[in-house]
Amino acid sequence: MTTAGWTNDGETVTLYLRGEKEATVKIYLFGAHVASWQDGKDNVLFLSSKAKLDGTKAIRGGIPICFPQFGGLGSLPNHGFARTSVWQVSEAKAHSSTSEEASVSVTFLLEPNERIRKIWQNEFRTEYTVTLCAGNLKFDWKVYNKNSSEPFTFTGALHTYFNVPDVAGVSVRGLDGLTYTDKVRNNQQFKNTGDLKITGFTDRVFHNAPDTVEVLSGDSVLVTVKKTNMADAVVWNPWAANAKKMSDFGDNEYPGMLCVEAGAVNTPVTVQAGKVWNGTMTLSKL
Ligand code: TA6
Repeated sequence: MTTAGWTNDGETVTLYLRGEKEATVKIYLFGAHVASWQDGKDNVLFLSSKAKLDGTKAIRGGIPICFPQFGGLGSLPNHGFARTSVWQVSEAKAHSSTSEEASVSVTFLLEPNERIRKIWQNEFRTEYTVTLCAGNLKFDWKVYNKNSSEPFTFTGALHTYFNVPDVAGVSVRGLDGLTYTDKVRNNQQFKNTGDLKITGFTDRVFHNAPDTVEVLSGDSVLVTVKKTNMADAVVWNPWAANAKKMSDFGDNEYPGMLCVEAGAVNTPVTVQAGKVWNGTMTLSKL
């Protein structure tokens, strides 16, 4: 038997499984930001020891929500405003049961506020549901266009930071044969062959990536990333020189992390007025 539950202290929501299966997820209302996922003994997500957790800047690690702009692909702040906005909790439910069935989920909501309206003049509502079950963390993300008639287009990603034993021994499987934009080489495009190995500063947007990619350490799969309705995958490690330039990232933390991100980056999303876009991501440790 596994007991599922949640708590909300007004700043963070904690989802938990207790009993035969043990798991905990900590989510800040600031950014609806999943900051940690402990699955049994595995601490799956990287969170910098220098991350700012006081709402003064995006949290360095976990899963920042990049919306409605990925990176510098527009005039908004880098990665948009969603990750630096306070979201509301709109729903939470827990289902205690046998270990395989037990689950707990919380839905976060963001709508325009005064700050957002100053920089992005679309009417929207975005809902982000995080569901914890044994060995899996699932994300269901909806973006509603509430404009009376105007469509809007966005880029975005679930910018997931994974803990890895040593990035030099890590590879990403599932990107074979893909074209990618290499932000390290002036956004030139190249073709990837085989598993992607991380041997230095890496910042690549893989176009039309398969919906399943695996992160391996040596021959063992650390985590599987499954996505729907987000065309692209981003892989990032800042490596040594860039690590030193980030005040919220330890100089020696880069060997222990890798970002593998499900996103709509090279392929933006257009939502017609009155319609909704729905993307999902599932992280699996099984
Ligand atoms: O996803 C990779 C990336 O776009 C990199 O170019 C780097 O900027 C990273 O995101 C982190 O961005 P941040 O604004 O969180 O420092």
